[in-house]
Amino acid sequence: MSDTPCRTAYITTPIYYVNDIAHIGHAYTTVIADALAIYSRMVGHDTFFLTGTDEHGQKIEQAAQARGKSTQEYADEISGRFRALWDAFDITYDKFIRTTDEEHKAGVQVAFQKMVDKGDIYKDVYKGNYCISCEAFFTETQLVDGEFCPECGKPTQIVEEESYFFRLSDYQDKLLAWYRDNPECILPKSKRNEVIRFVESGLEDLSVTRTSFDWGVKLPEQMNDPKHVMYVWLDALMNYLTALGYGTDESLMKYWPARVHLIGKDILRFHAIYWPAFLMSLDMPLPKHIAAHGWWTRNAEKMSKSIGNVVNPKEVADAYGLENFRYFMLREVPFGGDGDFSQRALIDRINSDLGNDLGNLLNRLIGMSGKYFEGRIESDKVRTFYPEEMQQAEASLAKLEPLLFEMQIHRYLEELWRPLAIANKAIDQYQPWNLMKEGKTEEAMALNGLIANLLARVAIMLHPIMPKTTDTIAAALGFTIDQTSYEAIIKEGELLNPFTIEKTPPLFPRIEEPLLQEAPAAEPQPTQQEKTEKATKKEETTEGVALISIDQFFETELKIGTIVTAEEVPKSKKLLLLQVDLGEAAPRQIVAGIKEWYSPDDLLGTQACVVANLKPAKLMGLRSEGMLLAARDEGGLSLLRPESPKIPGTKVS
Ligand code: ME8
Repeated sequence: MSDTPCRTAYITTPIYYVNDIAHIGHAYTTVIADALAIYSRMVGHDTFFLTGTDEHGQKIEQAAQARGKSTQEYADEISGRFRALWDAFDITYDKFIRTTDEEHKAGVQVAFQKMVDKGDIYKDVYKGNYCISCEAFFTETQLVDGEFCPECGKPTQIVEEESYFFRLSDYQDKLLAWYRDNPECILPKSKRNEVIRFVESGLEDLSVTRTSFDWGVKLPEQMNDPKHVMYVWLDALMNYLTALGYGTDESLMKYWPARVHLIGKDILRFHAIYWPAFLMSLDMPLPKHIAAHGWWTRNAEKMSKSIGNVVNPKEVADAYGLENFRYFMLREVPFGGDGDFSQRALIDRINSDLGNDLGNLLNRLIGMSGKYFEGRIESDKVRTFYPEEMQQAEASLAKLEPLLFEMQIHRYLEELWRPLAIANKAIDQYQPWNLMKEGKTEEAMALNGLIANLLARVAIMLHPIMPKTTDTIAAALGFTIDQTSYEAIIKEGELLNPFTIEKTPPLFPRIEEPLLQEAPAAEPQPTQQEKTEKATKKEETTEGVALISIDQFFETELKIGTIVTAEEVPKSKKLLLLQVDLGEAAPRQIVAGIKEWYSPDDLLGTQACVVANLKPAKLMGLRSEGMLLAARDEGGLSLLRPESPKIPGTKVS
């Protein structure tokens, strides 16, 4: 290994925001981390694998408000959903941390106080372009036309807010020295260069508290400054330490420093600059690797809920098999690069790599050994008759180990497929049926032994990526995958003991056509999201679909409305401004993102189904007091309307 061997392995994913539901990107990071954790345990490292949720900040507060929930209640629901997804994905995390955990908050306060005591945190005034409507600061370059808020379009003002600052600028040289002295601290290495360039261009001190909202970790009590809460990124990054008990019960601190923080490239700057600077301030050792993967896209487009092209990992796993999906994600995209999700590419990987190369090999072995030797397989003559094949395969296997923690996971899998190619080729070349005809029984038995031993090696090394599938293969081959078999077979090059092969049903049935209808969209529209959020209070689920009670359904008030005026929203490509009569004292103002499909004239005087009890929201600075129901597919978007006119305000049930 390129690293000095270490006996502990602390592996982390980002903690995910609870303002959203999990999609393929989240699953990707988590599955890579899981594979590394399983591998580390298999090779005997004392492993601790952490994941969790990031629950503070204004974003979460607003998301909860928009749903009429308390922030804690809302965070509980979404965090619970992440956890349930990882459980359904058999993710082997050792701890699931939530930033609303009391121990976490206490640990962050201890860290903050240490930074204050060290003189790294000071109080000053934060000055910037502030949008009152969005309660957020923006930099000059973010503003539209140098003045307007990029979020809502309203004019911003120069505002000053009291804030505590972290002396990030003091750490510029120390950070550069760390990057220089540790060429593998940021992976892939190309990303390290980006970070170096950024840091070389100069670092400003970082505002690490906010006074404009409440939902965050309070400052340590002895600071006696209750109007401040901590900046969400300081709070969030600290999870990697507080999960081990930093500042509270430090019994797990033996796992620090992290072997690898797995992240997406979107949050590299926070992890590669702020995080090591915070750690230096706390006099803590720095992580070995920060590994940033690329972006999953859909038809080369960024995935987003508003486009409705988000890939729902649970749906894909249910349709194609969880482990097939794991293999696909890790094999398809070079780590660090972007990858496009398509069902076609997934089907090709399943049929070709898994079905043809791996599954068929096992079937052939079961067939040959059954036909000639009643399923008996012996290995003692393998190296006598097939020394070259064994040697080549073992040379390939020897290359594997460094690849994994260098995050060259697709290359790891590529290399791992070589022994399979060698095995498949050996069958074609030596033709066991001819060997038997020629009476070369020993050679035929040894050939089966060769195949079995190559399969066993591949199964062990594939175990972190496809744990259950490889357990099945190992069971057919009469052994169990664990540290003992890993050491005996991979490290010591031992051959399998004689055994009788077990018949196994085909592991990778061929898939001809896409199994999911269109983009398996993860709740593209807020209405549906609302629905599912309600359903987390559910008692039952079937096939990953959350069931809700009739009472929960009726929490949504649906009414028929007549559109009495309709106009375009200036400067907006998507929005129309509508006044909708719901039989109330005055029409409701509704801002609807339907301009691509409807002109104001199409809508005037028509009726639609309206969600009437949504919390008002602001879009482009305009108040919106409801939402129109619509259905969207490839052909476009259609409003849901009554078949015949109804009195405005008629309830829909
Ligand atoms: O950033 N492709 O949380 P988050 C690949 N709470 N990966 C993706 C992706 C995509 N399209 N979209 C998201 C946060 N990810 C913070 C982290 S850590 C101290 C705090 C993955 O819910 C990727 O790993 O926005 C990314 O870094 C992470 O999800 C962001 O999740």
